[in-house]
Amino acid sequence: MKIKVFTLFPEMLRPMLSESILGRAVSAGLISVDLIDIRDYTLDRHRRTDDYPFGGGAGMVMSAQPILDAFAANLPEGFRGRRVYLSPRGRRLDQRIVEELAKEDELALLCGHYEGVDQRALDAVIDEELSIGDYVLTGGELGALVVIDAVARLVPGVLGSEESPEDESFTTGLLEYPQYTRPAEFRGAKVPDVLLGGSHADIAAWRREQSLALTLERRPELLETAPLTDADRALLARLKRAREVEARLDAAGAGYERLEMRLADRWPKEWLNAFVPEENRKAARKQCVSGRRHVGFLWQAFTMGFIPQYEQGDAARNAWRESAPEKALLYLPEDGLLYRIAGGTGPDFGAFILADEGLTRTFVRASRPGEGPWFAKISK
Ligand code: 4G1
Repeated sequence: MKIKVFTLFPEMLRPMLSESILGRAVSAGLISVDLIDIRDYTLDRHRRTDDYPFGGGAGMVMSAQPILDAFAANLPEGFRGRRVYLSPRGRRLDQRIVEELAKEDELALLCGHYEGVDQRALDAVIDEELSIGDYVLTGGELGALVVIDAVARLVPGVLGSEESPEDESFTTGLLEYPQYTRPAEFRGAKVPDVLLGGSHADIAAWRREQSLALTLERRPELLETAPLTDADRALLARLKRAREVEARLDAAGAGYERLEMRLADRWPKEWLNAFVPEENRKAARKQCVSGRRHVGFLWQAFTMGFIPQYEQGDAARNAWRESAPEKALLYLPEDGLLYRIAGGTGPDFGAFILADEGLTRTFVRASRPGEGPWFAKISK
């Protein structure tokens, strides 16, 4: 990839091009960046490159002559690459555009200064204007550096095999999961357990979940175009449900804490013993607990009739309210969500099972309001 930058301030770019990954790419000849000083081409006897704007107004405008002569002297007749003016009027740069640019063999980048460039120069030599964002800059040099950096890392060989550009934020279409490095505990802050001891599959699943959750939170519009699997969609549905549930808990003034699904995965054995009568346990385990995935166990066990003897309807609701355990678990098996709720009396949810942490006091299943009965088992 050959890049030519036309600028009044070539020294602004040089340090960036001699350090780190860009520096290595340039030294290795994977990319070449020519910095062309527009001032070298001025025909003005005071070496001026700008002048007052016709029609008046503040500031100066870069003259056409030095720019056009600089392009003529440095771009061969048959130049086939893209000629870009960095400008706040341009298309906003994104990874899709970067990928497009990376396919070119050559790029010419023009940096403006002051109030910009005489339109006739742009009309004569520029294929496209690109902007790096909506803010005011003193010049286009940072824009050119952004383009060079983003394009260079897509040039084969620029990133080591360690850091392939493949599985990153904008390629997955999602925001990146959190990263950690040693030590495992730093000033009391711990690295998530799964990264220390988890299997490769568990770690990949955790990272995917983190990416999806973060994207839903901060850049939900990215989810419309990101390639998603069915499992991703299921997880997102769960996270959206979590937000609904949490909004209702907030509205009810209930204190709560969302618990790791890993915890939910661990409960079934205990719940099995707590709720399923001895004679049903074997069958319930067989039919409701598959592998290490137990989410939904209680709900399944309940609907399949392994957990008999419930009080129903208002009686159950009242029994639960009266028993109001100090700390309750709110378990939404169909959504794979588990909360610890302080105070015990939550608002009405969709289907849920509630148990206190001792697992023996309360077991409530509520339907969506108006959709069937409540069930509860109160054993003190
Ligand atoms: C009007 C921003 C002017 C700026 C409105 C992003 C900004 C080059 C970029 C400006 C520049 C807004 C960019 C402004 C840029 C010529 C010299 C234009 C500097 C110049 C929002 C000054 N991406 N800005 N004008 O910044 O070059 O690439």
